[in-house]
Amino acid sequence: MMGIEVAQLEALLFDVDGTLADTERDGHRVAFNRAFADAGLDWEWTPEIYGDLLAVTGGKERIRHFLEKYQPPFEPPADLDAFIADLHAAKTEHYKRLMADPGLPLRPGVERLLREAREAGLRLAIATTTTPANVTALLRNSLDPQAEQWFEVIAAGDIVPAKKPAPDIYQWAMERMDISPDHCLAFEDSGNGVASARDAGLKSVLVTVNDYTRGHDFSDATIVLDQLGEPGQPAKVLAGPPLVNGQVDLPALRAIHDHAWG
Ligand code: XBP
Ligand code: MG
Repeated sequence: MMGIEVAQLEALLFDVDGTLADTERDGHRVAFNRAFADAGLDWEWTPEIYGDLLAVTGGKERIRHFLEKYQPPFEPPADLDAFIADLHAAKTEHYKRLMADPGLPLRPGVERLLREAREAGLRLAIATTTTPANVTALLRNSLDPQAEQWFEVIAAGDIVPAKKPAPDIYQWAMERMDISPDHCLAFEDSGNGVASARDAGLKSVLVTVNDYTRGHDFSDATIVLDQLGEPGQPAKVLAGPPLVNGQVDLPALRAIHDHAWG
């Protein structure tokens, strides 16, 4: 029987929160709490409550979910959508300030791999649920002042009608790149993210877990790691093919992509 022709790996599509950096507990969660305090709301999203709320992607959607699930004593205003939108805009301003001061480091191996991939001519894109301004703030402060230019497409937030786990954001990014999912590999950290990439047709999905997502279902991922690895700080493979030299570099990515087709 003819073997399946393995499609050439041409593009890397990156999730942001939890993947490029551990932004949720000390970034987004803190920004939400500061916006709530500014608005005179005594809502406190502890790390535990926030971990539960992360099941819902999108900050505005998450606030609405919090009201429905936790039902804090709160008299909803006539225009709840506008109230949530204003609260979320305030949160985004807090998040941008946090990305500048004290800032958040990229996860191990992220900058190394991005630089390697750029030098090798791989196409780079972002596919995230977060607000575009948050992506800009993280890239400029934690990677390079010009880092937005590294990415051919930055697909983020409300640009699509349905957020992860819906496939929309990955589909939107690949349409603009005019590229087939067969030539792409996605980097994710969560079950919602893997479902989104999978349903957008990507066969190659690499997961780096974090404290919030370690227990998620990653059965549709090609490989699950604790991190991308740095020299002297090898990555641990939690599921999937072995890493030859302990870190995700370009040869490893090509092997992972081929493995997804195996
Ligand atoms: C993570 C999300 C976002 C962030 C908060 O996105 O679901 O909602 O938690 O950012 P991803 P916003 O993992 O896809 O990067 O408040 O701007 O939504
Ligand atoms: Mg994520």
